[in-house]
Amino acid sequence: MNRTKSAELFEIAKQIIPGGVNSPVRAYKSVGLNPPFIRSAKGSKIVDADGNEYIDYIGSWGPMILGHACPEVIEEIKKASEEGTSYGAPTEKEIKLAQLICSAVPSIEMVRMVSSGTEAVMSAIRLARGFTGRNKILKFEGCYHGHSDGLLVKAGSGALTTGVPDSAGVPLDYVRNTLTAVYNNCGELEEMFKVSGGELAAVIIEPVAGNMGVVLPDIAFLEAVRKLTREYGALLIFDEVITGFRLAYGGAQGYFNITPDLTVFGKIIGGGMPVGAYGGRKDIMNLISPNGPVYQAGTLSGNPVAMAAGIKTLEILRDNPLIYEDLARKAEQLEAAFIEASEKHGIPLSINRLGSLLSAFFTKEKVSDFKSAMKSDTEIFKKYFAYMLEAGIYIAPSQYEAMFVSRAHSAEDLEETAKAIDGAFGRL
Ligand code: HOZ
Repeated sequence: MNRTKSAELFEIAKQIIPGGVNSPVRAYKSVGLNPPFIRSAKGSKIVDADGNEYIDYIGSWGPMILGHACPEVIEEIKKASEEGTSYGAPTEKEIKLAQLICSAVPSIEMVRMVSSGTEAVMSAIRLARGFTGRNKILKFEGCYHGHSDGLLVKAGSGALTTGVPDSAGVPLDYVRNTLTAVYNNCGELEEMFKVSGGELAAVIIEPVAGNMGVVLPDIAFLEAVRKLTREYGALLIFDEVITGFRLAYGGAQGYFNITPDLTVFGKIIGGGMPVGAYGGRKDIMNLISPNGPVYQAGTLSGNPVAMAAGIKTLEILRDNPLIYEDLARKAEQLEAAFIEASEKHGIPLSINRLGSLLSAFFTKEKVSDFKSAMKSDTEIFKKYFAYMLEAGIYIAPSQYEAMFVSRAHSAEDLEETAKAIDGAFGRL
């Protein structure tokens, strides 16, 4: 594939944007390639600056569940933008999106819109501290909750890909109150609660981890997290930036039937526009300014264009519940293609899939936490990635991200992808 134009753009970008990108994973450093610069996307396809077309399994890192440039969503964006793009004032659209979220997710009685998942997490943590009067929080190794200071500790996603799960520039004092525990390890968690449970404001967790690759939770582990937080008076925060409205309309909490105290959402509730939100029980949410003493604000919060895109996206998902079965079936097909190719070509592989979330790890061992995710052979991943890109399959340039299918992926897309997987595995 010729990517001359992308290469040229990357060189220019590197002069004026750190690393040439506005988010580190996009620089393709861990796969040793130049990133395609994207010109447009439609349905399941994404097109680069040289005109190369790829079948897209990143989907803007999850939110494009309806496919790119979904006509109904675009129509709403057009209408909304003709009415003005930002007011910094309340609108009826915010109420509508809040109502959609609250009726989809019963644990959410009130919700506050922000502009990104990072901002939502940061605010939810502040709120949990304000509510409990405690400082400490607990997160799990390999889970990523955005890039706010206190959470860049043993963080997954881009931090992991670039080999810096603990960032420079974060004063020790900021992370002194962040404890970390091993995902899926009930025994360790119980011990930690015995020592520090009474000091914890919150436990934050990705109910299905998606930022060390997809790692599925043991139900008993999620139940233990819920039980212990309740017992020790700490709040349970579900980070559903990836799972919300994707795993199921009611998110992972609906899927597993576990009720958190607070929930964080990201880009999917804006149909891919810059949106985040945090919500939960009324007695907690009412502590947020102006009702209470926990301050949080933002001019672009509840942005009318983003609200319009979010409302239409959630309405489509709500009115077409079979989408979730369709997505799961498609992801299952990909899973089968990976398994078949690994058996045929003798490639060590461990697949984690739940619904439409999927990761293929190049290891024979079951991947159930950060340590086992790290066993995946990233050199094999690199080769596999390069082949897939050449074959026109656009996947995350990192072993530690998820593969997302959308409503727009067709049977032909999946067949072509299965062929590419077989071709790639044959050359590893
Ligand atoms: N690493 C983040 C996704 N898990 C964001 C990647 C990006 O937008 O570049």
